[in-house]
Amino acid sequence: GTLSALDPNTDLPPVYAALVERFTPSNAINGRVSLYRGDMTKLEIDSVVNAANRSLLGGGGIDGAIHRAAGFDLLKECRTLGGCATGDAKITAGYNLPARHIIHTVGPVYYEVDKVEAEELLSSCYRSSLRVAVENACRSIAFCAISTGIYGFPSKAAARIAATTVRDFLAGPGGGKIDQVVFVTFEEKDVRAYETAIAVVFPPV
Ligand code: AR6
Repeated sequence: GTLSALDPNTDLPPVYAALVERFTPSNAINGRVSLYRGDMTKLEIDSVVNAANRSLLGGGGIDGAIHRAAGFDLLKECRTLGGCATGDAKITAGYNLPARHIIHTVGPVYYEVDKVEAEELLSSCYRSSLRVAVENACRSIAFCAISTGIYGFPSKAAARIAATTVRDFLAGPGGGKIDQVVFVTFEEKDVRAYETAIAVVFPPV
């Protein structure tokens, strides 16, 4: 059903409540894309995307928050995965998170590669995560702002790449298998970056 048909007064799961609140024609394409500001570890959704490192064995930032909230069994599964290349993505169960799955992707460290390569690797994170979601029958996916924290990718450029890559995936083969993409922002700088990027990449119809 459409989100606008939902009654916001009923007891909705947190993510859908947020979507009802934030959904406007200017930030959605066919109602499938939205912005949510808050803690990604609280979202009830098919999949959340973690900004991990190549070891997949945990770290700081959102990676640390996800491992703390999901519990030790997440680390046990991650140890079986053999790490992950930059730009690629791997999936685990969600354990104690309300999300059913966690998709772990590894963004570029901005100052370790040249700008063009960093942009291509960041775009690859979004494509790989969406591909893994479809392969695992996840119809909804929440992305954090990959690489924009510890890894130093500038927020505005990162938001534009995130929005463009998601738009192209949804319009391409396999895109119909995804019902809902949520961009989760946490810090003020990312909120503004996403509002701008989404207005440009998903213009009002
Ligand atoms: N919910 C949503 N977004 C969050 C949350 C949260 N609970 N916590 C942080 N963010 P970062 P990176 C946002 O630094 O730059 C780790 O050590 C944050 O505001 O977590 O890809 C890994 O192990 C920022 O916008 O990830 C790697 O070594 C975004 O999440 C390295 O950091 C990503 O910031 C990865 O660095």
